Amino acid sequence: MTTQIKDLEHYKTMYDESVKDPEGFWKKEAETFTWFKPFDKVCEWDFQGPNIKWFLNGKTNISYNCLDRHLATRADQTAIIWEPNDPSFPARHISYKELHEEVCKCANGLKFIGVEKGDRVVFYMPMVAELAIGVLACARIGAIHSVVFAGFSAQALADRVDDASAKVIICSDYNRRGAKNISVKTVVDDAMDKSCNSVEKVIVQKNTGGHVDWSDDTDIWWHDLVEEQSAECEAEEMDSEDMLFILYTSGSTGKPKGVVHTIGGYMTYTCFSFKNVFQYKEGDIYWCTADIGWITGHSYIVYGPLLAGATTMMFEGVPTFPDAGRFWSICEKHKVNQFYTAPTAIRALMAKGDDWPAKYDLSSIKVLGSVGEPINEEAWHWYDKHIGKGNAPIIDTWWQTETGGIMITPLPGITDTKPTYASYPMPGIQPVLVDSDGNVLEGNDIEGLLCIKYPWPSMIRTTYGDHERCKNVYFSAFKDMYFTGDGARKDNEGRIRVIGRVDDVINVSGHRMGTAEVENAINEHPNVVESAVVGYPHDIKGQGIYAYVITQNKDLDDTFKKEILDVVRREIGPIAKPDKIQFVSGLPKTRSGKIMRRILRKIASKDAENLGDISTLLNPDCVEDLKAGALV
Ligand code: 7RM
Repeated sequence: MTTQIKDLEHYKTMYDESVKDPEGFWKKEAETFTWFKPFDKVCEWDFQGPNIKWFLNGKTNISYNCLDRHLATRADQTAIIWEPNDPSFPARHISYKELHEEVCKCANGLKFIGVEKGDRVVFYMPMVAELAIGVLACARIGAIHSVVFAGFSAQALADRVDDASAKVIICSDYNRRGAKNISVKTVVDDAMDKSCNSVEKVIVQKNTGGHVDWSDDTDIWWHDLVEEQSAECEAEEMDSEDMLFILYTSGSTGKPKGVVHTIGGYMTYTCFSFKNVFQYKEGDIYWCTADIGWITGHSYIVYGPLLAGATTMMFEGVPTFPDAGRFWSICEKHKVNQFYTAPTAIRALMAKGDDWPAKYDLSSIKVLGSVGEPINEEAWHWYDKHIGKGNAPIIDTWWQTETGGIMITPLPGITDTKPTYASYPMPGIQPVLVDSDGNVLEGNDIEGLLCIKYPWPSMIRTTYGDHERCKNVYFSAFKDMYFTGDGARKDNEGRIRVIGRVDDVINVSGHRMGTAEVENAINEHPNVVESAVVGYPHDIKGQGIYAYVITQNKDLDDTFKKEILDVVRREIGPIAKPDKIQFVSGLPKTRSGKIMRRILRKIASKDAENLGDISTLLNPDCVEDLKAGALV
């Protein structure tokens, strides 16, 4: 088992060790796993390629390390607690032994329909236990999973399936969300009608049992395929650098890119970080409220906790069903010890009043985590006072899809915490702040662009099918550094506060989105000439989506706005719908034709008095119109 940090002294010595001798440091951690054949070199890297390899020539299997390795000591311990959307339904407690069996059966089912090592399998499912079982089954046979968040549209799903040229899609019939059942299979059917030519089979998990249209050629029920399979399936011997999964994430340009993670490094880092960041102790009940469709769910619902032999909870539902006390009622019901959620959820529940958490016994909670976006001071204090009762340290964890695991965070009970500060790097992580020329800023009390100057095991290896893009986005901005896209500051004692993106990526309710993606969707409307999308501060969502739209449409009424929203819903999904749409006659452009987003951001953020120098614009006249029509 990877090392657990005991106290501040221990953290400091480990950190120093990890910088002085990174290879020695990670060798020790990696060796705590089961390797079918030991690795012969710890790390090989250059950030120019980029070419990053960890635990070279080692052979292992992450599903073996999540499951089989624990059977001798914790076969009957609960691995996953599954809490249903409807609180009157029973929760499921799946032991390590049962999970092992289910994963083996599913793995055999996948093999039966022809899934082989290296094939891509796309998941489009709600938060049902079969999702966790399915990804582990892929990992067991060496298939590469790509989970697509079930809130994405058919078009967005089809784009991802095509990019990954997936052989199989695994979905559910319906998704239970609060009082509604949302059809999932019809979205897959739509995606299949659009393209998805690589897909041979669609496996459908029966969740609600509602009606689904059926295609005998491609569709197959999960239970028909899986139930009769043998509960034994040997774990495939995988190379440390074989792909484990692809997860699509938004960038500042173009379509979402498929971030690739590989087995050995991801395994080592997610387990190590899980144990330390949450200070997980034997017998604890750990709950991360994320969806497995995002990296947080991959690393800290499924892989990290299971690798560490923890009990991890999966929640099917939403925070406000049947009422705004649901999260706290679940914490009481299952005696949750570590609770990990997003600032947007905290703010939304804070707005419902202090009475909701007050109704429940939250005394089991030892650690409170936050992830996905900067947490504002007010939400931090509310979380501390009303959920943690001043007794549970708040860990503000900064990381990204690309980093695979938590990079900067306080360690609960070990380091101090400070509102809105992610604070300290994990052992093995070497963050630096640089200026726009790439000069490293030394000392404290500084502000700059956040980079990482040394590789870590769970870092991105490539963007699927387009290595150049990976190089350009992350490794070309500054020589010999990984660039995060975030701006950050250091306080006078060296704690790091991540301020937010410095590129055209926005963060809406913790969902990462490219403004270009939303613009492309809006532009699909035949009457839209051009559009520009920016983020603006939003009380609950963190950032809201503000769209400036040029149109030939004469009727600038709500029907037209609704049509635009429908296009965005169709192209990406409801999470990308603009909160505000302002019709404009022109957009501020530089002489080279680039939209000056700085100006648009300021207008949308009620900061139109400080636009700075606009004289260099091609069309400075449009600015007064923009200001006059602003929806603020
Ligand atoms: C885990 C995740 C990554 C982006 C990242 C930041 C922002 C995430 C924090 C944060 C401030 C935090 N992956 N972000 N955590 N900003 N404080 N604790 O969210 O790929 O979806 O997003 O999210 O901008 O670059 S992600």
